[in-house]
Amino acid sequence: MENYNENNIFAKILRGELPCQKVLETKHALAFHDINPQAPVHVLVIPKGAYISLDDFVSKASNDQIVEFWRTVGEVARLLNLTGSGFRVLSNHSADAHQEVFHLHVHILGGRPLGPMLVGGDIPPDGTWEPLG
Ligand code: DGP
Repeated sequence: MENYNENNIFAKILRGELPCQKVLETKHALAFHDINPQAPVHVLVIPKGAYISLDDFVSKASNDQIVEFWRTVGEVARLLNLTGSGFRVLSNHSADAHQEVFHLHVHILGGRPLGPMLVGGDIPPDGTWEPLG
């Protein structure tokens, strides 16, 4: 994994160099609406620290940062009235997951039935891959 790039888009949002539609800000985390929503509610939650991915975050962040980050994810879901109807949380890590911005972010999606688990568009239908594990 590459080093953290201070010029990624979310680092610029955190420094106030780019705008965002803020939903919630806590000591260690920021939540804002995704610029390209995939559902009626599509919010991103990011840590304020410089972490590339979920793996980087859980390896290096303090317990305080980790606990507050996940509490913020839950708070955002409550704030946006998603806890009754349901919502999906996902985080893309690196190439196979098509991570585009290399500052950890968790997507919160909801506001409509989301269908079964997202698996990507081009999985071969003929069983040429085997589930692991
Ligand atoms: P991912 O593939 O998980 O790395 O998704 C990156 C997400 O970031 C994608 O859903 C679009 C969103 N995004 C990219 N640039 C911006 C931006 O400048 N502002 C906001 N609010 N979201 C952005």
